[in-house]
Formats: sequence, C-alpha cells, structure tokens
Amino acid sequence: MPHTLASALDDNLELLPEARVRLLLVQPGSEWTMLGQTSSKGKAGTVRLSLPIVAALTPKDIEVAFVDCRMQELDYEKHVDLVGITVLTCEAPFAYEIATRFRERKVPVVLGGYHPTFRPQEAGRYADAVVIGEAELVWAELIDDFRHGTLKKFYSADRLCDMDRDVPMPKRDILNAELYHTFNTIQATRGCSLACNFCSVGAFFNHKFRTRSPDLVVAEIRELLSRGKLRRRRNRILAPRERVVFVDDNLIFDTKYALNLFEELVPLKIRWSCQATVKLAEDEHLLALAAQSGCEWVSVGFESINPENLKWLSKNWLPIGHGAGSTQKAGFEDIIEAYRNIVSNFHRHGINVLGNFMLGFDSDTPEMVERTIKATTRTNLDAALFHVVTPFPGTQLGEILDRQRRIMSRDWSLYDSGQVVFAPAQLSPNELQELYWKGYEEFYKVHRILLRGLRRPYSATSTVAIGMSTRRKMKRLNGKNSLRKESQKGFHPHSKKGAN
Ligand code: B12
Ligand code: SF4
Repeated sequence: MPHTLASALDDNLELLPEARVRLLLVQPGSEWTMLGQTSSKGKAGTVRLSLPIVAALTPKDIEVAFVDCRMQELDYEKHVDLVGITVLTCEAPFAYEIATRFRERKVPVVLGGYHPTFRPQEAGRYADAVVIGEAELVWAELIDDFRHGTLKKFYSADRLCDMDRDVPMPKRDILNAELYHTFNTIQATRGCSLACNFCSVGAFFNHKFRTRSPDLVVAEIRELLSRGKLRRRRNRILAPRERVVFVDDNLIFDTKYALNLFEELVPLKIRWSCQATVKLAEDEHLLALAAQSGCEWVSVGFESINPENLKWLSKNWLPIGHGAGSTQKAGFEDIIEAYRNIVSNFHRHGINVLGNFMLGFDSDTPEMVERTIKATTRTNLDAALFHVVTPFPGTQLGEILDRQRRIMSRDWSLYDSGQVVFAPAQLSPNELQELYWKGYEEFYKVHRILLRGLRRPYSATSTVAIGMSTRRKMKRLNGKNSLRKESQKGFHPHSKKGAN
C-alpha cells in the first residue's frame, strides 16, 4: 500500500510508463588526452561524479538514463524528453554536436559543468538551458520549469550549496560499473582557496573551500563497499581491501578536517587515493594518519623544477622545510633535492606519489624543459603526468595570455593539457609539443617502470601497471607526431558496449 503521495505517484507511473518524463544524461568525452582515453580493455579510468549527482537531484518520477560516450554508443533516435550534458572545455565541441542533433529533433537540451559555467553565452547558442555553477540549488527549479514549458536560458544559484544539506549521495546505479577501472570515486570537499593561476577550480568555487561531514563521507563509502562486496570476494587475494578515490581538488586544505576524516576512515580498512599539496608530506602526524587509514597514492602538483616558474606561480612554499630554503633562493638542484625529500617522506609511510609537471611557462627554454624532464626521473616518483600550460577559460592564466594576444587556438577540443594552444615565450609551439611527448617517453621507459617496481616491491603491481598503461596510452596517441591537424578533428567513438 502506498503511504505517501510520492510513492502513490511512482506506483501509478509504473502502470503508465508512457507518462514518465525521460531524462537522458550524457558525458561526452574527448579521446585525444592522455587522461581521457579508455584502456586496452575498453574501460575508462575514473567515474566523474557530475551526472550521478544530477541524477540524484532529479525527482523520482523522472526516468533517468546515462550514456558515457567514451565507451557507450549514443542513440540519437532514443525516445527522450530532456537531455542533460556535462561539459569540460575539451569536451565542448562534441557536447555541442550532441546537443545540436537532439535539438534538431526538438528535444530540449541542458548544458552544465566547467565550460558552460565559464562560457555561458557560447553554450547558450547550443542549448535550451545552461546551468552556471553547481546544480544542487537550481536543478529542481529547472525541472519544474521544464514540466511547465517555461525553461529559462540560464540558471545560476546565488550562493554555493551547503555540502551536508544540499549534496545528495550520487546515484551511481545509472552507471555500468563494468565500464570503469575505478568505480569508487567520492567527494568529501569542494574547492581550494589557493590561487594557482592556471587552475579552474578557484574561479568555479569563488576560491572558497567547503567540507562535508566525515559521517556522511563514511556512510557513502560504506554504501560503496556493500555494492562492491561481490567484486571484493572474487579479488580477495589480489585486492584484499576495496579502493576508493577522492576526487577532491585538495583533500587536506583544512588540516583539522583532514585529521577528523582520516580518523573516521581507519575502521573501514580501505585503500584510498587523493590529490593533495606537499603540505601533507610536511605534517608528520597527518601523514601517519593518512597512511594508517589506507592512503596508497597521492597526486601532487609539483608543477615545475625551474625556480623562476615556481616564483611566478607563487609556489614558494614548495621546498620549505627540506633544507633547500625558499624557492626565492633555491636553485634547480636544490629543488630536485627538496622534491626527493618530499617523495621519500611519503614513501616512508608506504604512500606512492604521482607528480604533476607543467611545461611551457614563460621562463622555460627548450634546454630548461629538457632538464626538467630528465630531473623528473631523479625524483623517485612512482608516476608522473606532464601537462602543457593551457589557458583554460575562466582562469587568470587564460586572461593574462588573452591580454597578451598569445592564444593561438580556441578550438576547445585541443584544451586537454596535452596540446599547445598558445604561443610560448621561449620555445616554438612545435618544440613544446615534442618536449611534452618526450617527457612521457623518458619517464615511462620500460626499464624505469620496472626499476620503480623493484624499488618498492610492496606496491610494485600498481606502479608497474600504471606505468605500462600510461606508456601504452602514450604510444597510442602517436607520440611525437601528435600535433593535431585540422583534418583530424572530431570525435571517433571507441568500442561500444550497451548503454544502461
Ligand atoms: C575526476 C576528474 C578527472 C578524471 C575523470 C574525468 C572524466 N573524463 O570523467 C580524470 C583523472 C580522468 C580527469 C581527466 C582530465 N581532467 Co579532470 N577532473 C576531475 C576532478 C578532480 C573531479 C570531477 C568530479 O567528479 N567532480 C565532482 C562533481 C560533482 O563536480 P562537477 O563536475 O563540477 O559537477 C557539478 C557542477 O559542475 C554541475 N554540473 C556538471 N555537469 C553538469 C551537467 C548538467 C546537465 C548540470 C545541470 C549540471 C552539471 O553540477 C555538478 C554538481 O554540483 C575535477 C575537479 C573538480 N573539482 O571537479 C577535474 C577537472 C574537471 N579536470 C580538468 C581537466 C583539465 C582534465 C583534463 C583535460 C586534463 C588534466 N590535466 O587533468 C583531463 C581530461 C579528460 C577527458 N578527456 O575526459 C579540469 C577541467 C577544466 C575545464 N575547464 O575543463 C578540472 C576542473 C580540474 C582543474 N583543476 O582545473 N579528470
Ligand atoms: S593547489 Fe591545486 S586545486 Fe588548489 S588552486 Fe592550486 S592547482 Fe588548483
């Protein structure tokens, strides 16, 4: 017997399926980036939580389907009433193509995410509605307007949402778990109050940092663990602990919060990874607790080894406390030494480190970038990602390079941190492009991958697996000659598996 109006409505709608509104949520993808590619098994790396959150905010009487275009075929003929697309900058051209095809059939389309937030007018040309910023405080209103045929062009909340009150548990059952290597992604905090000028996160969240109560985070992980039970039983020997990835921009920004969270994680006996600054390596207590609660990988933005770049980025806190003094005085070798110390602090606690490096800052000459690439192999890192400096819309760096008229291309599909879209100061675009690939080639030479495994045998499986898979992706992207030509533009779907 139905007890509430909502469940009565649900029951009736089950009897009358035709009356249900059908919402299709689409993640477009962009296959040219190192990180955007599917693996040789046809799986994507990480679940992005954007659309599972939107699905969870959607009223229950609406039927929700989801397609991740990286692995799944999008059926443009599917009977749907409303389409929602999440858009990173590098996904924008493909997202606009999808939107256009649905709108040709008179199906209204809503665009949301980073790119529409920073380029709302542009996105508005391809959509019936654009959500600027977070969905939490506007999605209900948008759905209501849709039902009444009064969709507005732009929806934007007048404040950031409360992470405990307004952020729902993502509706992960819209996803096909088999299509992802890492299904268990979770978000404990949003934003970061540091102001790295190349990063989109500060501008998106108004440089504010918010946290979610550790109780809620733990409850969500427990829910993930109960779903993963079967998978875990099968993998008991190889993976006795379930893995969870925090997608937070800087999980340890608020040390007190991080300490509370890590304490709560201890009893869960999980293994987890996150993005954090080197502050984590410098706080022995925090680091020990992170390790004790299951931290196995940390992604750290070292950004550069060139002291001039670090000064320009105001990252003069990087090597402090490691004998090198501040970057104001430190030379190239001091910085390598400082990075080695940071890495070895993590290693002492059994935590692997993925270092991120950006290439193409104004102080980078070809020699300096070559030197940087060589130096990354001496830092004892377990993995590294190289990024070409990219002037993402909405960032300070974007504004600076725009003012200086150095942005060479606004083909957003190239904005994936792996393509040169601006005029570097001391290198030619081609030189920088070649050096970007050289970074991957050098760091992921087979003997180096194996050495990394031997150096730290207890984590050899994951280090070697990540190394080999990055190497394969690099080769697949056609290494050195990958500066894309106009004719290569566009999206070429990968192998298809049935959509949910
Ligand atoms: C997990 C992650 C990844 C994963 C998975 C990506 C994927 N393709 O699925 C990996 C590691 C593979 C990855 C790769 C890349 N990423 Co990434 N990634 C993230 C990260 C850390 C978390 C994403 C997430 O789950 N967020 C949680 C959800 C809930 O937040 P959200 O996406 O903002 O969604 C909210 C709103 O935006 C809005 N919304 C979003 N979509 C929609 C859609 C609709 C219809 C509506 C109504 C609302 C809405 O509502 C949501 C709820 O409030 C973000 C940083 C961040 N804080 O988001 C960077 C981020 C999205 N990545 C970024 C970038 C640049 C990349 C790369 C290009 C390269 C790189 N250097 O990392 C590649 C591109 C890969 C590709 N081709 O797909 C940038 C994007 C900048 C931009 N302008 O596009 C971000 C913001 C990081 C940053 N510091 O700048 N990434
Ligand atoms: S520390 Fe990381 S998340 Fe914070 S502003 Fe810098 S790059 Fe962005």
